[in-house]
Amino acid sequence: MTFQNYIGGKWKPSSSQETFLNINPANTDDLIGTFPQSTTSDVQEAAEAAREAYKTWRLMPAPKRGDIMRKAGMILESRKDELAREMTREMGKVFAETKGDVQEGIDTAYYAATEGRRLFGHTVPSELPNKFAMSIRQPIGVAGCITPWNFPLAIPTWKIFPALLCGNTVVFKPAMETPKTAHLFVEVLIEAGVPEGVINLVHGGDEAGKAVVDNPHINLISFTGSSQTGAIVAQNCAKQHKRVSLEMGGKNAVVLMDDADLKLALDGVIWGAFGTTGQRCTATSRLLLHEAIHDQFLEMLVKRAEQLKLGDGNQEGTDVGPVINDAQLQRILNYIEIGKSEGATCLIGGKRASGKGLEKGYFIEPTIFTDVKPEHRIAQEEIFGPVLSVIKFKTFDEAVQILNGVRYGLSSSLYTKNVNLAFQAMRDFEAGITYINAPTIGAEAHLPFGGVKETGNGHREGGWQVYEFFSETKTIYVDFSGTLQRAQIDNYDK
Ligand code: UN1
Repeated sequence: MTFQNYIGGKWKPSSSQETFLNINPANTDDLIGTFPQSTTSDVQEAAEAAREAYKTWRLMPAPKRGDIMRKAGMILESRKDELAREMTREMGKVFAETKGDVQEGIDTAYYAATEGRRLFGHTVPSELPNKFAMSIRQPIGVAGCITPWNFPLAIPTWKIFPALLCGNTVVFKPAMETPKTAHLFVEVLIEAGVPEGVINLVHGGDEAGKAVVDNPHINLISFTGSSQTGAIVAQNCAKQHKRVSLEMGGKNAVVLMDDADLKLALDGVIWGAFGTTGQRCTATSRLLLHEAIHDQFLEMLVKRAEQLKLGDGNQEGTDVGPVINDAQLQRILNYIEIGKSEGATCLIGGKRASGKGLEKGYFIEPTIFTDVKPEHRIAQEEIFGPVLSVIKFKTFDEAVQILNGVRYGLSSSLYTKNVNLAFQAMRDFEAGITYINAPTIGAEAHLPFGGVKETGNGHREGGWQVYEFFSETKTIYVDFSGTLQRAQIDNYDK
């Protein structure tokens, strides 16, 4: 199957005629399709189409735009299983999880639909008589949305639904690993009634991504990806005074106190560390264990992790799918070697998985390291794979210090029955998200999502906050006094 870009309402190949392959990471013999390797000039064409379409899209009443989002949500709902199958085939995580990914898109659509009837501004009293003062929200222009492969539907919806609802038009550059999901999503948007030029899809890699960031027709950038790429995106946006939202890495920890419900925590840690094969920015990649329950919990954890069944995510009974590609596989194996060489103990896993049905995929055994020191690289750097680093601590204060002692600050978690400690964690964990008695993954679409420190740049996705990113505030004064009223002067110095 040969897929195309979608620009100005037309499906077309890249002007370069070049393509790239999309391959199933669970079975590299399974070729999903070829996709256009887009160039700067393809992006330019998309940006111009979006700029043109903006002229009318911005004027459609927001509740009406919301109706289109609702329709998109309904289509996603009716195609949930079919989309999830394709997504699993393309990026590997298990079917139940890709269904969750689609559900997150559905939730985001319905939230956007209702937001069309809110998009609140403020009305406040003026300091002068017979004067009306308010702020309203306006669209900004063309939004460039650059998205990753690990949530190939949810993350594009997090950006594109609010962008469109606010009245912006979109140039969408999805990850090269998940172009099929992007294609299907754009088909859904078209069917829902998004007009020509309002959504433009440009496939490709670095050249296309860079062209989106640099294009003068594109007014704002919403990027999810690595902190390294995010820094380049931010620098290039700064040069153009372009608004940019960055959602980047994480090194999330669960803190397990000695009074915690260990069975509950076991379920949570397994899910947080090995769900999505550890390939979430919210993944539990560090486990901080109180010394009093350290050995007992590790024993429980290893026993459970050993039972996880690796395989094709579309096959019944699979718990953990492959990692996304060979480069990522090598990167994770390299981190495992680093962990060993720094003196941590690899309790289980630690290698590429072999066995029936795994020969043709990128499978890594769920891996648990103990004797990890907070300063070890496997406790500091984002691995983005099924690798959990376990660190022992003595006191809650020490755990807070270890949790906070990394560059990132996305998600965090505390298991305890002590309400005082729970509130301390909510206050003191340096992270955009804190869970109490739940793992580090599982954010809901109607709350803000994002992180502090090197995870983000102060913006949030999801919830009400993302609507602020995708809209401009305009302040309006209406003076109906019939005289010149000088603010700060006439009301004080008369
Ligand atoms: C991501 O890891 O990139 O909270 C997004 C979660 C999901 C979203 C994760 N709802 O784990």
